[in-house]
Amino acid sequence: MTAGGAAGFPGAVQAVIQRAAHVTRLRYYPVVGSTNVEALTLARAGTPHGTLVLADKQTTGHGRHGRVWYSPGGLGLWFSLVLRPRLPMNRVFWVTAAGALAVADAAGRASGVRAEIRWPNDVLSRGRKIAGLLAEVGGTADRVDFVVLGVGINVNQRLQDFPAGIAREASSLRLLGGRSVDRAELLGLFLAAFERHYDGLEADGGRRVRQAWLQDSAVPGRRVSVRGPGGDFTGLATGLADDGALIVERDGVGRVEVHAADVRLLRELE
Ligand code: BT5
Repeated sequence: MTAGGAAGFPGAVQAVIQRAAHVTRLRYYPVVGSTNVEALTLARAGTPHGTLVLADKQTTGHGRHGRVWYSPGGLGLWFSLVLRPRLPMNRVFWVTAAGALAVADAAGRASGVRAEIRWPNDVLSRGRKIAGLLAEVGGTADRVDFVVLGVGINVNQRLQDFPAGIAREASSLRLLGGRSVDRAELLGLFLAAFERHYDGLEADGGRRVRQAWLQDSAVPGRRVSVRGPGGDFTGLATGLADDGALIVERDGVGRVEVHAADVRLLRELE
């Protein structure tokens, strides 16, 4: 059994997190409903910064707005990290952005796959979603109490491992890179990259992460369609505001800031 196999996975994870400065404790589940739900309960009960909740399989993994996140056993990385950044609420976007940058970085190192970030929380490669992030936050406008940063990365799925509903829009590192990837090693690469982006966040309020994001993201300079609470429209994405809102030159209207929405790159699947 390799380190990434079912039997060796928790052991290999233990070894990896010894080297991760931001991980202070580990909760591992062979099967759990959702690591974000577990991590939220722990965060509200005062668990320290750096608590990592990791599962081999999730039965009720979720994305934004209660959408389903498919998390089959043994094939992906499904985890949530409890963080306690000293930041005001309007800078919390940059924690998720640091996570997305770290996923893209780790995916490249582990499998040679070139990944891009799609606002606000997706990681894509060749137009297909390989990972999603979901931050759930507690605190007040002045001060974040905790961020539960949930990360789901499709690692070793083959085509037939995806449900029909998402088979055309999703992919895995194995499918794109042509070889299977050791999940514990990938976690180690993520944690190291995350540390590089996260450190300094409190001091500069996200300035450096924002720069890196603009460099790695698939969005700025592209035509997008936006679907959100304010309705659906198209326009040209031009950048990110200080709080992480997406700046779009909306067709026929002009500059708007988009706070919560789904964004598609037009012609992304060509
Ligand atoms: C996300 O939501 O992309 C955030 C996903 C976060 C998952 C992690 S796993 C660990 C932690 N525990 C949890 O319960 N959640 C976090 P959103 O942008 O709303 O995208 C959801 C959409 O992505 C779904 O409606 C599907 O279309 C698609 N989808 C579902 N499962 C997928 C998968 N495994 N790979 C690619 N796309 C998927």
